[in-house]
Amino acid sequence: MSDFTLVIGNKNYSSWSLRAWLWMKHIGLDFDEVPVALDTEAMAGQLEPYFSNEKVPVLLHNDLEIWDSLAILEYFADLFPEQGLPGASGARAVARSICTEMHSSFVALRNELPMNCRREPSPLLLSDACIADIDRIQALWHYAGKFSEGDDDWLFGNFSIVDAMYAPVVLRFHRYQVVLNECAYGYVNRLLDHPAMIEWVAAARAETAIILQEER
Ligand SMILES: N[C@@H](CCC(=O)N[C@@H](CS)C(=O)NCC(=O)O)C(=O)O
Repeated sequence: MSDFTLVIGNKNYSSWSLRAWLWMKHIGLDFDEVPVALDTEAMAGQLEPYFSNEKVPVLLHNDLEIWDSLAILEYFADLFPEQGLPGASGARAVARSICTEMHSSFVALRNELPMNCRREPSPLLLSDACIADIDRIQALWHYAGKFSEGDDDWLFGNFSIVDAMYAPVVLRFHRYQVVLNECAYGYVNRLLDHPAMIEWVAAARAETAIILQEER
């Protein structure tokens, strides 16, 4: 049994769970997973032992419980400071801005294009608000490149918690065939090819539970 346990929702749909899980896989952490069946009668009972107000993900580390995807990612950036956020303080601050904007914004995108790893790729008609979200995300990704450290494959050069925060957006862009600029398109393909993303999507596609309101 590992010191770390991550409580997560259905891999097909749970975008917030993916963020924490992807990062833990990326850093090679050994952890146990506790799956929770979202949108079922069992869910409340499964989440009852935790203080997270019936939400996933939840991280358990020894006696500590940490909930909310961004708090979990920040915890790992504290525990393992050599990875997680860029090294330069300015770049770290901008990385945090881009993470928190993901956490607090893009409501139209999240509502109109729910994460659904099993969805066969095809486009949907998008609202103006959703198109504005997509434009803003591409602008953020471009802006991050100004602070790049290390290799240039990821938003801030080296793979960071910012990439984990945007991983569900990448899946949405792919599954709904969103038209992107060339840089964003390249980034989407690189993140889809990340071994942990491949593992998550394969597990998601093996699930059978369907949450109708997440299907478009
Ligand atoms: N702000 C939270 C959001 C967590 C969240 O809403 N998780 C969804 C699954 S992706 C959930 O637990 N839904 C269950 C519910 O709301 O009943 C985070 O960043 O972790």
